[in-house]
Amino acid sequence: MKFLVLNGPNINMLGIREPDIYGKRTYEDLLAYVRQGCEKLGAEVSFFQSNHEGDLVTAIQQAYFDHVDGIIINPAAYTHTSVALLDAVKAVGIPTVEVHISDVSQREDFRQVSYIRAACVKTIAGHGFDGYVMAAEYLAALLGGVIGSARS
Ligand code: CA2
Repeated sequence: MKFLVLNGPNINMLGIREPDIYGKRTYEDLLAYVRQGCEKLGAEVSFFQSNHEGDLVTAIQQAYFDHVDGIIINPAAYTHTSVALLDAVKAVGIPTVEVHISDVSQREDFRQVSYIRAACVKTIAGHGFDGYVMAAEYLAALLGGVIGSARS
């Protein structure tokens, strides 16, 4: 199983500001935590973060040519604005889980819209870094791999 974890704008700033919403751990901590979870599932994982919408679209398209089995994406602010990301996920047809660190359902009105959600097999929000590993567990089960908890 090959997973791609995509993160959108400002996720590289984790741990630097707004710890009350996003926690104190850094983007590097996130990568280490998700890498460990994917290892437990026996899945290969790669990561990409960008502050640019088009680069995220390109990464989704590249996942198709790289034979990625599942995508885990936190589109960050592009969740609420991007039809291009929605179309990209539809175009590649790879099972994709939408993840949010915070519980977007309890936040501002403008965060209640998610364009990408319509193309995703699941949305996980409000579980912090665990949400990414929960997404990997979900994809592993969906794809017929290991079923179980890979969180620590
Ligand atoms: O809860 C999430 O994971 C979000 O996708 C995070 C986005 C936000 O626009 C979404 O509505 C929900 C924002 C990521 C910004 O990350 C920061 C990290 C450190 C300091 C400030 C922002």
